Amino acid sequence: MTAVHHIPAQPADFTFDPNTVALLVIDMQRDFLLPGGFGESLGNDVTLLRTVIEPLAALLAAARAAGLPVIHTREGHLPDLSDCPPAKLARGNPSQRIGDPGRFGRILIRGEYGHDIIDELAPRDDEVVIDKPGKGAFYATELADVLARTGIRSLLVTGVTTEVCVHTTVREANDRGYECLVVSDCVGSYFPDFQRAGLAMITAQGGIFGWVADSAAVLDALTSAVSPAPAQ
Ligand code: C5J
Repeated sequence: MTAVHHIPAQPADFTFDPNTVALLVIDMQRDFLLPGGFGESLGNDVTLLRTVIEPLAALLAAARAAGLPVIHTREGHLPDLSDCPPAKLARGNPSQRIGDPGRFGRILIRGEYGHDIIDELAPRDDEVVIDKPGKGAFYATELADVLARTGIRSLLVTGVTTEVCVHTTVREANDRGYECLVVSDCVGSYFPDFQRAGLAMITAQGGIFGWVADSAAVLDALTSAVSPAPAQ
């Protein structure tokens, strides 16, 4: 793969070098996505998040085929909750707090079944998985080191939820100088209004946090990035 490629996007084309772009898959965890899990127990409609699975599985396959680094994240805490700020722990319904028993194990605790990534998007052994205690993927993690070590400058950002962990991570990435394309049908929210507003906030004011495009546009670009150039 060579040179610079373009993805038609809002508010303008997104330009990337296949050698310095990675796919970031944020928090596609059972606790958030499985029927009967933590997300649903909070009264959320998980079908809204589950629409992301199919296009994201296709994008993941294309990224792997194109040789892009894939980085997954998981939000969660140590079993003794020593990495969970008391303010975070205290939030929400007292019977459904982080660390409480849930349908798929202790809620958002590392090593529990519910904390892990859904089967459809399971990381390969050679892919980085970042465990993060916060909403942003840079806070208290090794992500910045991983990106620096691998020379990544641009991120194709996917996952859940759009307005929480996706947004926080995109904002953190911006402040660190990374260019982020948020893939609109590969990010999801329990709240349709937040999904719309979350995406609009990325591209407002000339792309204040980055770019937005759908997965079809990204797939086209990845396919052409790996296809041999036609003979002249
Ligand atoms: C939330 C996340 N919504 N991954 N986490 O609490 O967005």
